[in-house]
Amino acid sequence: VGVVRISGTTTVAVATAVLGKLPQPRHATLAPFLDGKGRAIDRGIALFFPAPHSYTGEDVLELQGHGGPVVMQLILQRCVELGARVAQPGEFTKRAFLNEKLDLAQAEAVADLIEAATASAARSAMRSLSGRFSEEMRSLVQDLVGLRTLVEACLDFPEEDVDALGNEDSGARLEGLRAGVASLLDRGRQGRLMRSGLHVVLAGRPNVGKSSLLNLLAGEERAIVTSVAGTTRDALREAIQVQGIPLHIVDTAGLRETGDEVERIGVCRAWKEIEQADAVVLMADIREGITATDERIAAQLPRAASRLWVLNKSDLVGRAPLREETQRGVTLTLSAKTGEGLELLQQELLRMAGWHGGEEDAFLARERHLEALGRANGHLAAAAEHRPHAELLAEELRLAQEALNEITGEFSADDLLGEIFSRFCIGK
Ligand SMILES: Nc1nc2c(ncn2[C@@H]2O[C@H](COP(=O)(O)OP(=O)(O)OP(=O)(O)O)[C@@H](O)[C@H]2O)c(=O)[nH]1
Ligand SMILES: [Mg+2]
Repeated sequence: VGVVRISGTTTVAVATAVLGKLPQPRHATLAPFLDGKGRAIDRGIALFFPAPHSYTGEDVLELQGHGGPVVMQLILQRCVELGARVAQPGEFTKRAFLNEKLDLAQAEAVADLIEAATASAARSAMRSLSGRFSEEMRSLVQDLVGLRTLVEACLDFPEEDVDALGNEDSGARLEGLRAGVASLLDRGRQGRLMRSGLHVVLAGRPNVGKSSLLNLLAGEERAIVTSVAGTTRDALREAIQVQGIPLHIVDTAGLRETGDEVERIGVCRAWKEIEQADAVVLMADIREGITATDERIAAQLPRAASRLWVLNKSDLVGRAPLREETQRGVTLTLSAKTGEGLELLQQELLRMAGWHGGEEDAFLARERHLEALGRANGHLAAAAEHRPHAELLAEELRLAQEALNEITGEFSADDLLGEIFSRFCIGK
């Protein structure tokens, strides 16, 4: 079944022409869909949702026909003849936002739900879509407005006895707000992980077992493994999930100086991958330990990437899997061949990603949300610093609110004025 959906003021005219008459609102109506000459293009279910009780808040008609591309095209064409036009990407949801059916964060959650790559990301998007996150935002903003009301009243009416600044209460309220924003920021970062995951590059000298480790993580034989040093040439990518967190694992060519041209290109590519990594797993053969060459490789890793040392082939020396924190950083002992230590590695990768297992609280934040929350956080910190200076305090609070309001897309200075005057009867 394919659906043609029409929204807007032309909907009634289109419905009447295509169906012969306007279907009963919110009822499934079986009807022929007619072309310009009154011939049936298809016969299917029509659904009519009069404004404002529809997804977009406008008149909406859905024509469910047989989903063949030609049939769908003919129905679409007929609608266009009757004055409709083809929608722009996201236009239905955009209209829903403009008509206040959804706020901005919810509108974004629609896209996130559609694009979700894992079940937990989908659940998280659904929580945002249902407005749980927006409600939290709104309640934070409400607290912020409450505090601003106090502070601004102090500024505007100094003769009134509103002791906001010396007031213990305002300090506690500010701290409460900061805690709220910090929590949202943390949970948003968790959500970002659920959405985009972590890019992990496996690096090290040839033959240490990088490809074997990729295969172990992937749970299948993806990369070629041989005892020949320099087996892997091209970077090989594998997307896996650990506890619902997507991990993008890249196996690379063993890093060494080489006369072989193809291998040299591979090493070059390996470095390119390393430069873009969120995390680098630096592997070594436990029989050799970490050598001066490995240290030199480590020194060339980008600073922003977190790193993990892995001593592989523990089976060959009869060692049990182990996690150690050394001066070099965290070092795992494991065997890519037997799989011993796999769980340690998975846990460590999640830890490096910053995941602390809060799937239920996480919200699928976008960069925009995190950026705005980060800004709000900064302004609230500055507000705490400036607390004795009412003007500065007021300004930082205003900026914090502006940042938060960007998230749900409902910034308006009038909101604040309304709040102030509805709460204080200062006109006396
Ligand atoms: N016993 C044992 N052998 C291993 C282990 N991991 C890898 N090997 C062996 O080591 C050899 C090299 O493994 P690869 O996974 O191809 O190593 P690589 O780091 O990808 O090598 P290049 O692609 O050449 O850089 C193969 O013969 C593997 O079977 C391990 O944990 N234990
Ligand atoms: Mg390899």
